[in-house]
Formats: sequence, structure tokens, C-alpha cells
Amino acid sequence: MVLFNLLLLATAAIAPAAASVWPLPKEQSLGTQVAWLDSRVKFNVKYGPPGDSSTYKYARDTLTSRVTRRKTSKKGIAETRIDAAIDRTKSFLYGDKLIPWMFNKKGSDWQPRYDRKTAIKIKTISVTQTDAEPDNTKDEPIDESYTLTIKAINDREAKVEIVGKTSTGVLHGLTSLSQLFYTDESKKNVYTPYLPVDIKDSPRFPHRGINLDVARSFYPVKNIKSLLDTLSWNKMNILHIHITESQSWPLEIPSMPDLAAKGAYTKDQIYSVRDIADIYSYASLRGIRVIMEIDMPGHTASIAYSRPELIANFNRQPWVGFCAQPPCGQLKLDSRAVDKFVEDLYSDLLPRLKASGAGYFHAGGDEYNTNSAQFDETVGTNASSVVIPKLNRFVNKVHKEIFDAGFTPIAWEEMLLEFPLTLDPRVIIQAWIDNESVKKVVDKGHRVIFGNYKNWYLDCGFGFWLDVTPQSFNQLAPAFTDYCSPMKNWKAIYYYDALEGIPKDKLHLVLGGEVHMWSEQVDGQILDARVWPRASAAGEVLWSWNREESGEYRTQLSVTPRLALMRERMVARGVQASLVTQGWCLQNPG
Ligand code: CP6
Repeated sequence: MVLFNLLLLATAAIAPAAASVWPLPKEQSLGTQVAWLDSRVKFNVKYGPPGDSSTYKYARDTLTSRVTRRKTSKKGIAETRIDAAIDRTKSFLYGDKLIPWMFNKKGSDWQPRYDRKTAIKIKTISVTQTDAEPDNTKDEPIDESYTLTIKAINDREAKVEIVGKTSTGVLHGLTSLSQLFYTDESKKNVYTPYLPVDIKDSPRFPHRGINLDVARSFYPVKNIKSLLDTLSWNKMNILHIHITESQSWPLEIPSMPDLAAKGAYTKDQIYSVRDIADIYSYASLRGIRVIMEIDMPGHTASIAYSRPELIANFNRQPWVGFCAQPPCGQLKLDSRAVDKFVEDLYSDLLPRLKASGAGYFHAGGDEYNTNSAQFDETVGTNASSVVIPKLNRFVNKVHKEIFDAGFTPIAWEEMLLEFPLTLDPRVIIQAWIDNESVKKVVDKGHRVIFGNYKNWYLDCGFGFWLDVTPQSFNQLAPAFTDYCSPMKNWKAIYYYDALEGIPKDKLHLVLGGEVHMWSEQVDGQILDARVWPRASAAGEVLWSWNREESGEYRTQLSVTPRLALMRERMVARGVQASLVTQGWCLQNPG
């Protein structure tokens, strides 16, 4: 044992390294040597053109002191993002935010010990953006690729190099960097066991998101910010915020103050104009786009608290057969008052979102109930020959207003597939039912976002209104275990393959996917444990390339130790993530 330890110190190498970057990079080669992060490591930053900023460097910069940056004229968005990301990276590299290496052996006697005489130290981290920053508000994917290397320059010193074309690429590189380091037993020293590191990475899909329902339950802004942080560590780049529902309207619209005043649960459970701007800019600094959804014409009962005349079949009892959940209530389809309401709403809201840098807006369109349409006097029947043309008019008018405000609209799949309506081909469709839906959407030539309820719904909202009795339990059991069980673990998310049956020439229409956090039975108190690490599994499906595409094959067993490590890392950074597996399994792999 002594001999082995000596050997260890002499070569500064430790046992085979399990890869630790989550999600798995497209290409990575990791060594087994140790390199220590010098406590006075220096970040050399080169920002992208244009401007003279490319010459700026951090003059004096250590792990424990804040960035001192030479004064420039106003910082651009790319510089602001990179600077903020470097600050975050530093905070993650402090000992108390890091995890110990935990594979293969019990205890910590196998860990490398810091030895001043033989240690290889990392003294510089250079961070470079090579290209001009793209317009993040446009409806097109941006280049998120990056390279990350850690190389010895002699037998005492190593250096880190991160290169991205865009600030988003640079951010991803910094995210990966922070995942390559551990603490030793002293909890003071910071090391990577992977020297030399060579990573070339880019995502499989441009759209990697979560849909958070903040209207069944209200989430304080601090929960949303924490979610944004954790999304960014998983290289997830979309927060779809389902902000209004039949149950509540928690969104302030200054020109229509009664909407939230009467539609929110309480006066403290309202997102103000400032909250929304704050959320969008917090997300942008982390490379995340926020997509707000105002669901309509279904799921709108809460509008009736301020404008009863706009809503059909409000709070009908019993509700079964007239809406997906109580309370029932849908916008009237062929009403000038409703048209005016949407115009007023959008003309208040959309320009503000545009100013916050948004490019997409979700128009809703799920679960429209034609039985309720019988009780909408502007429709008066559930006959499709009447309902479809009226729905078509309403939805296309709504989409046109969204286009006119400079956004690309997103709509739930029912609008295209169930009724079906004739939609502008630029409308992006969000599928949620099954793989058939995804295939049908691309067959119709629309772009699609996937995330079916059986695999990618994180909630257990189904049946929150049901009275489960000994008699009904067996009947309901399949639904509870299939979709709804809280035991649906990350593997159900990981093995989901939405591309089944999609022809190669249609693959470009698949933008990516979202996991869904419907909030019938979830609020901010337990959000972390419901979302993480299951959303991380989705994050890897969306980021990492599969066997056909890259020759890399990820089995669930090979993934378990990496996901477990990612979970520990999220916990170390303050997220109350659920457990992946026990320490014993990590220490006895295979
Ligand atoms: N709320 C809204 C929901 C659901 C949808 N939309 C939902 C439907 C079925 C299941 C789970 C959730 N709770 N607005 C569907 C898109 Cl199984």
C-alpha cells in the first residue's frame, strides 16, 4: 500500500478516470494525470470582434479575488455574458462547491496528495470567443460549439484553453471546465484527474428545454432563477414558462391590472413587469432563452375572474367531459370582445418581451374541448364543421399578431393534428402525446419540439382530483405506474427516442425537446427534487450524440456513475436533487 502510494505520487496518476462532464461531449479524450489548480490562476480573456475589446485581459485575477477588468466603453452582451460566466466558474471552483472523487475505493486514501515538489499546476485559463456575436433573438440556431483543452506545457505547469465561436459556446466550455475538477481530502486543494484533456463539443439539438407551469402553483422568482442556474449546468438552453392557466393568472399586465388582481391566487403571487424582465436577463446571462406561453383558447378559466363575458362554460359542474381539469372555461371563439382582449394583451406584453431579447412566443392551443364549445354562444355546437373554421380563424389571428410583433409562434400539437387547422408553415409545433405526433408534424412540414407525456412529463398531476378507492385502484394502477408514478425514474427519460420513424430528410425539422413540469402537485418547496436529476437525463439526450451519429453508445449502466456524479455536483451547488444511486454502487462499479 505504501509502495502503491509512493508510485502514485511519483507519477501523479490515479486509477482510470470515469468521464465527468455532463452531458457527454461529442468528442472527448481524457488522460489520467493529476493537475492542480493554482490558487492564483489567471483568466486571459479575448472577446469576439468587433471592437477593440479583443485586447482586454484580466490584469490581476485570482480565484479568491474578484475580476478586475480594464475600463472599457459599454460592455456588449457577449462580454457581459462571458464575464458573468467566469465569475460563476470561479465560484464553482472553490473547495466547498466541489465534490470529492468517489469512484472505485472506499475512504479517501487513494486520492492524490498535494506535493509542492512534483505537482503540476494550472496557472492560466485562456478563454476566447473567435466570431462576432450572433443575434440571439432570431429564429435560427446559433453556433454553440466549443473546444476545451488542458495541456502540460512542462513538467511543472499546465494550461487551460477554451475556445468558442459565440459567447454561448464559451459559456458551455466554462461549464464543462467546472465539471472536471474535484477537491482532495483537505477540501482546500482543487485538482483534475484527467490531464491531458481534449474536448470538442457541440449539441445534437438546438432546443433543449423544460416547460414549467407556474400557474397551477406559483413559483417565487428565486426558484425560477435557481432552475435557470441548474439548467445552464446541464447545457439546457430553453425555459418555457407556462405562465397562465385555468387555475390562476399570475402575470401583471399593466394596462389590464384586473387580470392579475382578480386572477392570481394572492397579491403576492404575481409576476411583475420587473420580475419578467429580471427572469429574461438572468436567463440570457446563462445562455438560456425564455419562451413565455399564454395558453389559449383552452386553459383560460382564470380570465373569467376579471372578464366573465369572454369565457364560455366557466366552472361547469360536473366538469368531466367538458375540460381536462377543473375549472372549465375557454375563450369564446368568435367574439369581437375576445379579439380585442388578445390585441390589448399582446400589445402590452409582446413589445416588452421583445425588448428583453425574446424571439419565440408560445400561443398555447392544448386540450381545446369541443363539448365546451356547445356552451360558447359564438359557436353553439360541437360539430367540427362549425368549430374547426372558427378555431382556425381565431388561432391564425393570434399567430399573425405574434408574427407581427417579431416573434415565431409555437403551438401545441392539437392545433395542427387534432382538428386540424391550416397553420402558417413557420409555426413551430410542440408535440406531447407520442412519437406518432412528432412524425405527423414533420410530415406536414412544420418544425417540432418533442417531449411525450409517458416519458418526459416530470409531474404526477394525473388524477389529482380523483378519489382513489380500493375498488378504483386496480383500474387506475396502469395510469399511475405508466405515466404518473413518482417512481418513473431517469431511465424512462433517458431511453426515450422521439426520432423513431422520422425520415432522414425530415430530421432537420426536429428542433429538440422539453421535459414538462406541470404543477398540480408541485411547488417551489419540492421543485428541485422533482426536476433534478431527471431533467439532466433529458439534457443529455438532447445534447449528446447517439451511436448512429457519432459511434458513441450510451447505455444506462455506463451513464449511472456519471449522472450520480452530476447529482452530487448539483447538490454541492445547493440544489436539492433526488438521489441516483448509493455510494456502494459507485464504489463497486460493474
Ligand atoms: N396542463 C396543460 C396539463 C396537461 C397539458 N396541458 C397535461 C395533460 C395530460 C397529462 C399531463 C399533463 N396538465 N395545460 C397537456 C399539454 Cl397526462
